Order: sequence, then C-alpha cells, then structure tokens
Amino acid sequence: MSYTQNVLAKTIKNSPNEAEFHQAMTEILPTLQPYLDEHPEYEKAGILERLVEPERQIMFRVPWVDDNGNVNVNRGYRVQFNSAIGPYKGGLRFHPSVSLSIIKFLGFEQIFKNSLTGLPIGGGKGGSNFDPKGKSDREVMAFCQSFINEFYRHIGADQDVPAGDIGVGAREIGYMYGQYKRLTGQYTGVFTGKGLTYGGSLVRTQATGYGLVYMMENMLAAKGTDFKGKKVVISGSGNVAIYAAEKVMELGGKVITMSDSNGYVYDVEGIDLNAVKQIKEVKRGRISEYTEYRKNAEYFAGGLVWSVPCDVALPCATQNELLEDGAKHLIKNGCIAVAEGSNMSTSIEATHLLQESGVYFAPGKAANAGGVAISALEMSQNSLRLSWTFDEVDGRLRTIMRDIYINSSKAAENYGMKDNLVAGANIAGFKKVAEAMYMQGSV
Ligand code: NDP
Ligand code: 2IT
Repeated sequence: MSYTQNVLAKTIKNSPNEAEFHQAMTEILPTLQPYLDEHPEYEKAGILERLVEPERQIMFRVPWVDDNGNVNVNRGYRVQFNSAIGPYKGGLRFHPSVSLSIIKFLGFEQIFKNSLTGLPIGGGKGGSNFDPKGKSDREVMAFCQSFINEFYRHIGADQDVPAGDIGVGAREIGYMYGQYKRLTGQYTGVFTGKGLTYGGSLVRTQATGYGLVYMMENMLAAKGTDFKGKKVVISGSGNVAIYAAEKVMELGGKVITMSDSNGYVYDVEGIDLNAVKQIKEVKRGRISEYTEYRKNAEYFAGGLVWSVPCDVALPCATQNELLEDGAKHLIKNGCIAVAEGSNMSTSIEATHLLQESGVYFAPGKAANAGGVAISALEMSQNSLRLSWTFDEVDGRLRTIMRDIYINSSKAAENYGMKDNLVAGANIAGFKKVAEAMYMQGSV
C-alpha cells in the first residue's frame, strides 16, 4: 500500500463517524503521492501522520439566555489544525449542522488553502451548532458573548485569528470582538472581517466572491474565452454568492439563479442584485421573496439549481451541494467550467464526472481562497496600524488569485495531470507546509 493510502486508511479507522473529514482526506491525500515519491524524507519524518492529526481540538459549552428567559446550551468548537507556516487562521461557522467532523474537514482544507495564498497563515476552523436564523439581535449578541467568555483564552493576534463563515458575518464578528476586548483589554487584530470603523479591511466583505470570479476569469482565459455573455448559475445567496454575482455582472456575465436551503430563483433577464441584497443583507429574509421584486422570475421550492442550463456554475452555499445528478445536468447542458465558492461543494464522484467530461473544475481551496487572503491582509494592516485603499487591496486580491491559478495549474502539469486543478492545488498547497513542518523538527 502506498504511504498516502496507508495514512488515509489508518486515519479513517481512528476517526469513526467523521464522514466529511474522511471525504476531505480521501480527496486530498492520494493526489500528494507523486510529490511524496520525490521526497522520501517526508515519509520518514511522519509528515502525513502529523498533518492529519489536529495540533489541538477545543470543545466547550456555550450557555445563553433567549428572549423568553429560557436557558439554551450549544456546543462550541475550535480545531487548531496546523501552525507550521503561521498562526491558526480560519472562520467560525454557526449552523445547526455543525459537528466535529465538519469543523475538522474545514480545518484540514484550510491548511492547504492558506498555504496557497502565499501568506503566513496556518490552518484552523471553529463554530457552533447555534442557529442564528430567526434569533433577535439581542439573542445573537448573548450567544456571541458567551461563546467568547470561554473561547477568548485560546485566541490572539499571533496565536489564532478567527473570522466569518456560514452564519457568521459582520454582526457576529462585532459582538465577539467587543467581548474579547472587554475581557482582555486588548485592541489587537484578533479577528478578521471586522467593521471598517474598528480595524476591518476594505474589500474583505467582497473578497471571497470577487476572488472566486477572478479565479474563473483566469480559467476562462486559459481556454481562450471570458465572462462576456456567459450564463452563470450561482447557488446560495449569502456573502460569497452575492459578491460573486456582483463581479460576474461587472465582467459582462449574466447571473440567472440564486438559492438558499429552501429553493432557488431563476431570472431569465439576469438577477437583480439590489433585490437580493435587500432580502438577504437587510431583511435577513428568504430567497423566495425575490419574486415580489421581479414579477417574471420563477421560484422553485426544493428544486435542483444545477438543472438550469448555463455556461459557468459557481456553487456558493455549502458542502456536498453538487452531487452526481447535478454534475450530469451541467455536462448535458454544455457547462464549460465550475469553480467552488463553498468548501467541498462537490462530491468526489461528481468532481470526477465533471473532470472526465472536460468541464474545467477548480476546488474551493484554490477558488475561494480570496476571503482568507484578504483576512491575512487585514492582519497586516492591523499590525501596521494603517489601512489600504479599496483599489490597493482589490489589486492584491487579483494578483493573489492569479498566482494561485498559475501555481495550481503548473503543479498539475509538472506531475502529468494537466488541467487537474484539484491535484495541482493540493500539491502546491502541501509543498510549503510539508517543508516548514520538516524543518521545524518532529516533536
Ligand atoms: P452565508 O451564511 O452568508 O450564506 C450561506 C448560504 O448558503 C445561504 O444562502 C444559505 O441558505 C446557504 N446554505 C447554508 N447551508 C446550507 C445547507 N445545508 N443547504 C443548502 N443551503 C445552505 O455564508 P457564506 O456565504 O459566508 O459561505 C458560503 C460558503 O462559502 C460556505 O461553504 C463557506 O465555508 C464558504 N466560504 C466562505 C468564505 C467567507 O469569507 N465567508 C470564505 C471561503 C469559503 P440558508 O439561508 O437557507 O441557510
Ligand atoms: O473558508 C474560509 O476560508 C473562510 N471562511 C474565511 C476564513 C478567514 O479567516 O477569513
């Protein structure tokens, strides 16, 4: 058995009931074998065995009182996965589905993603099974403050720097930062995604969505085309989906769908993004309300957004949202490229189907790295006690996404897997982390 297969089998056995973590490892580890064949010293030093075991996992009780005076208890998580190349960095997810398996898969992906950005950030992820949906601002604040009452001792600007993810945006980061400051008396860059009046960076709100579209721009250019006139299907209607849609439109593409966990809207004339922002960012409503703004749009409750014919697809909701049936629709309808805005949007089987059919495919760890990259630039600005202009940060984002594309596609080509950006991104991300771990010794 090869080194990667051996570590994969052992780790799956040692971590039962962690399906999402198994999936992430199964997607990543085998693609590293050609690189590890060239570096037998890494097997000897147990690099993979160490890489798949988080440096630290923290789980804690988060009690809070709701508006009716009832006590509620949620579970908080932080997996500090790997600090070989920098302090732990990664988002917090608040969603009822959150489990240790989900946080471990996200943290594991984050190690490679953060390395790909070229910036000095290690990998971590956290969150809670708390559901912010339908809660009052006061309830969300009570939860965030209680979360930090325990969590503050584990984080720090040079130690672990959390940010947003599903269910965690500017409102939640603000409440958590405020409580951190209250408890520690420290005004440091310990969170990213902060508001602009207290240390946030311009472009962070837009960064994941814009970065995703810059990645796709590079992919389309490599195939001799661009966004002009392309029909684009986007899933989700949160932070990533909204700013991906904004950039697609700016580049001349037409976004025809958006979705949430209840269904999707199809607008043949092109999505009205002001309406979506009003529904989602202001009212915290449902995407079904879109038809109140655009009478010709159609809403499909529970429908499969990938069945809508398109040239380009950008999944921007959650893991395993694009499965084999979705991939088959995309292929049949002539879709030419897919890039993941969400982490692990696509199952392994669906990814293979797309790749085998010649659909150009970029995995999340490369395509959605723009968010964490600008988080790292927010950390730089906080350290400098300066803020850069929108154009300065956006220019850096463009360059970072271009470099990620080039490094991933070159790595794929170097190992005889031209156009396989999954393998290319894994190898390109792994190289730096493996070398840093090796050089820092084994204990
Ligand atoms: P938001 O909370 O802003 O939006 C999430 C969107 O996805 C909503 O439309 C939500 O619908 C939908 N969604 C969430 N869970 C599910 C589910 N189980 N089934 C169907 N739809 C679902 O999150 P973000 O936009 O920040 O995150 C979206 C994805 O992008 C995630 O996978 C995240 O990990 C990834 N990502 C985010 C980054 C960031 O900077 N924010 C950076 C890199 C990746 P509903 O309202 O119905 O729940
Ligand atoms: O998945 C991700 O990269 C994020 N949710 C963003 C993490 C960050 O630290 O900005």
